[in-house]
Amino acid sequence: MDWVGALQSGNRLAIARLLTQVENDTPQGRAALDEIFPHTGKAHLVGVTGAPGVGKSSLVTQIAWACRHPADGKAPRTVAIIAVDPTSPFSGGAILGDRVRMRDLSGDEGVFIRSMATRGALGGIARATVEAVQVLDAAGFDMILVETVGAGQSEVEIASLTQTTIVVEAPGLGDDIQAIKAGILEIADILVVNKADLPGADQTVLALRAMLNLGGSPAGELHHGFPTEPETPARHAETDVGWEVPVMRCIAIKREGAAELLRMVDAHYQYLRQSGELRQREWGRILLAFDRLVQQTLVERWRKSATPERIENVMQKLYRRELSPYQALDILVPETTPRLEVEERQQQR
Ligand SMILES: Nc1nc2c(ncn2[C@@H]2O[C@H](COP(=O)(O)OP(=O)(O)O)[C@@H](O)[C@H]2O)c(=O)[nH]1
Ligand SMILES: [Mg+2]
Repeated sequence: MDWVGALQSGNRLAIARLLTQVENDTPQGRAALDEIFPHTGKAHLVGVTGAPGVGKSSLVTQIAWACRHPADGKAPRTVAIIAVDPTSPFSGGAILGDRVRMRDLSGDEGVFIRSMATRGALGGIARATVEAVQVLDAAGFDMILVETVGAGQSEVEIASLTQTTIVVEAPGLGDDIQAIKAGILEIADILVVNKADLPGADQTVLALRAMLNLGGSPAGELHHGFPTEPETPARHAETDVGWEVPVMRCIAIKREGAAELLRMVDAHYQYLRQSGELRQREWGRILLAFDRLVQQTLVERWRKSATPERIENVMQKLYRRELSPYQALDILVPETTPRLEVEERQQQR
């Protein structure tokens, strides 16, 4: 099968089939990924993260809609959306809900929407997400939006695999500072207070700005009124200061603020490219994804090498303090260094 040809011709069935292969981690899927990898690295990867219910799916839909209906006479861009929600079962309500929210985009050939299956470990979801992005990138989508639930470390890591990260908050949640995890703020390139139609939006904006200041990163100007005025890309090109994380307001259900948000996303991409940070992030992204692949592969191999009974047996001894953790490790994960040393000595002779 000529996957590159099929993907690039916009064959939606081929894209969907390959995504399933990738999700199931099949040998065919891996072979296809080998084939398509040289054709990746062109799309703008945008992560959208935040707590359940803040309006991520609604917002993603509106960003995609803005890409498809540019106001400034530019050509529409093609968009792929990947929704990752490990908190909801595969055929659960959230995914159906997402489909409903995304109905604004239905029938549009320039948009591809995929909900990731959420079976299996988070590590597996992260891997599948990285690879799904590769598939959609090779398929030539201009922008790939990845929606993840910002609930834990793994989601933060998924978010770190995109180039521009939007962290979404909503009024009410923002009052409870605990809801805003510092770790999540750290990964934000753009902060969005969605549901700005609800009371408390101002406080949430202020709370976020205060947290940005506490974090020591230069905060953007407080945007008065609505919609917010995005800074122009030129501003970042001319000044040598880093990116100032803006706090923007949106009302996704009324499609308000989405065009401004898209402009900010574009400005951030331009900033990344002009400052050289894009290459830096890309390097980090590649290393992180590969590191994960190594970890996952080694653990899988190890699990296959030891029977569950053997592991159980050693764990029992560990529990009874008959073995220390390092002794258990020596038994279950035999040290490879001595053998390497032997080989080295043999080579020296
Ligand atoms: N009032 C209000 N409700 C919104 C807004 N955006 C989304 N919602 C609603 O919030 C709920 C959760 O939205 P959803 O996009 O599924 O959130 P997600 O879980 O973060 O993906 C839905 O009922 C939406 O209709 C908004 O701007 N204002
Ligand atoms: Mg959602």
